[in-house]
Amino acid sequence: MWGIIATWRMAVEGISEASHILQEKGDAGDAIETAIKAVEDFPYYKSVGYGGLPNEEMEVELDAAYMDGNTLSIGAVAAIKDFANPVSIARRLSKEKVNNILVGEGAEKFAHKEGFERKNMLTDRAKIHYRNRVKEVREQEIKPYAGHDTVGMVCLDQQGKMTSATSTSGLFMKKKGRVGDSPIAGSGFYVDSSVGGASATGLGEDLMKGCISYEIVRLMAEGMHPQAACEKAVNQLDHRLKERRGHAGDLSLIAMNNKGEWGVATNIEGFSFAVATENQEPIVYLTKNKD
Ligand code: SD4
Repeated sequence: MWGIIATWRMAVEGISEASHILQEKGDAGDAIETAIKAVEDFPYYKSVGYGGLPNEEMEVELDAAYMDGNTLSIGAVAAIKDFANPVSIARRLSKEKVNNILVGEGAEKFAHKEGFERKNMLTDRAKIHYRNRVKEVREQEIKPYAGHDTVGMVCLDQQGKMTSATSTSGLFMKKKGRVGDSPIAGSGFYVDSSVGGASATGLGEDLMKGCISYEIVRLMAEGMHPQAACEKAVNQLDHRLKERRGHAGDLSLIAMNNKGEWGVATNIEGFSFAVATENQEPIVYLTKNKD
């Protein structure tokens, strides 16, 4: 069995590329990196990689992570600027014994030394979005952070290896140096090949409060189907946050277990996600509401 699941419609071309690798008995690490890179490289996906949404200071600072579910190795970069494929740098870092998570200048220095491709990630289109948002924030007093999507994936190969990875420009107009959930293990992603994996998109500050990707993997380890595990974890965190603070941010999760069964849950309307498995051509689904 093989399979791959990803947050948002934008991932479907990437998972389609990955599915060819998986069909040919390729490695879950190569497949997921290929899929995430496809999203990072496409200029019109406005919150991942090239063309990503700028921070408050009109800079594109990116977060990304990679996890190997066999060895439980993790690599991540946060607030990195001017490199084309943060997910590949994260994967490279996962091979180190220590120094697995690097931020800002330290991450850029490492990437440069390792020969990763440099690229100015701020596009003219992103500058226009930024200027429009500054105007809206000033004139309509709207929140600056709306409109952002992270790509997060879980992948299973025919050898039974599972991986998870994320990539994002994080919240639009975030503060310089802000780190979201996407490079944080257990929150933005988690995978264990003996169980399954999960990945998140939404408001990082709230997703982290439930270590929600780990929670889903933990529930699957207790025998829950990925769908039941996602629903339970999302509903519980949504409920807990509303009870304690009166509100909960967007929480959307995808998961797959080591049999290729998958699940999704969200507390927003219209969350899209993409799936491909041995029995399923790449397809995009759209949730109607949180149920
Ligand atoms: C973050 N979770 O940086 C990311 C943003 C995101 O849909 O997923 N938006 O908080």
